[in-house]
Amino acid sequence: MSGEYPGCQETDFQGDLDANGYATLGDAAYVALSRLEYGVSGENPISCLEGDFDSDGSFTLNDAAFVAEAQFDMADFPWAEDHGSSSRQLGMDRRPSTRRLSISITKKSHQSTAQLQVEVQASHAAASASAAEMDEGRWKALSMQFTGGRIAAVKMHHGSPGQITAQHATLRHSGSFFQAAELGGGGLDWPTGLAATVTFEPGTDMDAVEIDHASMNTYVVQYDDPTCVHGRRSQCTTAVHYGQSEPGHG
Ligand SMILES: [Ca+2]
Ligand SMILES: [Ca+2]
Repeated sequence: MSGEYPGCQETDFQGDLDANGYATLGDAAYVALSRLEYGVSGENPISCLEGDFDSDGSFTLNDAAFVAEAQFDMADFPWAEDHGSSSRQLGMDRRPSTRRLSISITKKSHQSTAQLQVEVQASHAAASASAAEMDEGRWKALSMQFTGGRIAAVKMHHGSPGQITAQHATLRHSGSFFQAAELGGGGLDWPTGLAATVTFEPGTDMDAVEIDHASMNTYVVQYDDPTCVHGRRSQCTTAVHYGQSEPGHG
């Protein structure tokens, strides 16, 4: 089977991605930290499918969330179909979303505050979108790289405390990024609006801190179909949008 799934070992097929002998939520944490490391070094530490377990075409933090969901039969690894156990949604009744999510930042006006707020907005491809449709956008994983500064702390504004895992790292030359998603296996997603408050180290020149839109660490992951209800019998596919931003914000 490993020929069909490049880079994967027998332990990977058991869901034991860190090869410690057990498939647990620790494997999702391993994938999340691997994505953080990848974002810093540009070198992908995961060989199995290059970390793209949710099959959306790239390695994001949602792949860690997906690995957690697989622990609770809320997601199936790509190879699960080989065992005839897949209940993955076939997509025949899928209603593709016409709205995309974008992210923007707002800096606190007071200059001594090295803080900014991260907001997620829904933008609609169809001009006829109603306000209700604009509001229905929800995000599942979020990552943002900044052009400068060192992140000191990230506070998430959804879920109970700690329910969303937020991790941050500083790049070797300049800039830093954070990534956030629910990694407990619930497959949860979150509404648009204020998502996070990011605090930078004291003395940071906030004028030099902007979103790095071109970075591999700037993206939003959402469920493809806003009407899909994620569960054991109906596993909703996700899509990743890179470098999304609203012109004129920030
Ligand atoms: Ca393991
Ligand atoms: Ca992926």
